[in-house]
Amino acid sequence: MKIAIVCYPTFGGSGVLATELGISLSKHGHEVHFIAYEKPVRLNKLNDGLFFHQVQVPNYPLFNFAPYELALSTKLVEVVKTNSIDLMHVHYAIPHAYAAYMAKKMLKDQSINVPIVTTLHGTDITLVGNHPSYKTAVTFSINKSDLVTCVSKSLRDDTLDQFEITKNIHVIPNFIDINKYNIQQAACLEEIPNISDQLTITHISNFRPVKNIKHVINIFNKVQKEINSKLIMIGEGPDKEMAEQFCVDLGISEKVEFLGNTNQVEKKLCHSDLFLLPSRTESFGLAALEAMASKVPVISSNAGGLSEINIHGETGYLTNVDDIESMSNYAISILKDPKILEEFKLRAFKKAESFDINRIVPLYEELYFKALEGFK
Ligand code: GMT
Repeated sequence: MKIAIVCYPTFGGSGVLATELGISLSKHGHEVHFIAYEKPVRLNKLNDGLFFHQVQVPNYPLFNFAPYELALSTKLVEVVKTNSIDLMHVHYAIPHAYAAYMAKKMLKDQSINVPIVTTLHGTDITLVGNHPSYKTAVTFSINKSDLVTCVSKSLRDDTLDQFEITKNIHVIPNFIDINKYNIQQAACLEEIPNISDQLTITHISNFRPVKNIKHVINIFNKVQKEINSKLIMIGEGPDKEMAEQFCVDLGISEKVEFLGNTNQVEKKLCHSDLFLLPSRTESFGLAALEAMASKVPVISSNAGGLSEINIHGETGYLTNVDDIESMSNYAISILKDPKILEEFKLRAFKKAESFDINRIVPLYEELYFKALEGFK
């Protein structure tokens, strides 16, 4: 099958997921064409089955905001026609589902029929999509997609609650390549052993307000008073500077490392003992799943879809959003006893295995065939 994948090229979960999906599909023999304004960060190598097409958005003094959707739908039409694409799979509704619908209409005018599969990722529904400036167009483009998927049951419920959806929504959870994490674990074990008894707590995100970055630091501050530990902060975003200053104010900056963005989270996670994700909303929490695949238990809020991956008392703990006290106590309870920590690590990994790429990608393939069936 020839598939066009539209996504954000950044370090955010939706772009990462879309890229890993495309790479995996190409390994299954499909031809995959990524379309984005930049090469997706996890798309390292292009080959015979994997292509990238950049959307160029020409500017003009009249434009306050250059019309990205217009350029994207034009690029979609061009890529579909030039490469005889069978299906468009767009990740993140805004504005991708809208642009795909316009492309589909333009193609239909030329007697070319191509179905759209839209995957909703979270903030396109819970934070941005329901803004009055977007809601009508988001509802329209979801309903006009041929098939719609959500990354968690919680996101499906939120979508049905907040929008007037006439389509059946399929839940296909996000995934990780467990094999990649196993290889990394083995490599980590071969490294010179760390003789320090300092434990490592990690957080990975885009440092947006929704991630509650200050909570991460407050939790760590409480934990480090009882447990010899350090905090690794991975990612870039608007709250990073505030977070760095907050660590200075609390006098803990020598115990906190800000590493910026990385393409190899598994290399960082394999030395971690605990992962913190106290987000205000989180449709899935791909970073938490990546941690679990690295045998790292998770302390998270119970927002959105987090309870679908992090199991309370088994793979970590969940508390109400903003309950820093309980999150800190749970973190200490896991870290203070090496035997308990080891048990949580093993259960976290076991749970992560159920989200392995080999189980999830075939669900997308099945859906693609269904979309094409409906088009015959
Ligand atoms: O978390 C973000 O702000 C990034 C956002 C994105 O679109 O990349 O992440 C969303 O999609 C991820 C992949 O499906 C999910 O794992 C995240 O939970 C979701 N973020 C939120 O719901 C806040």
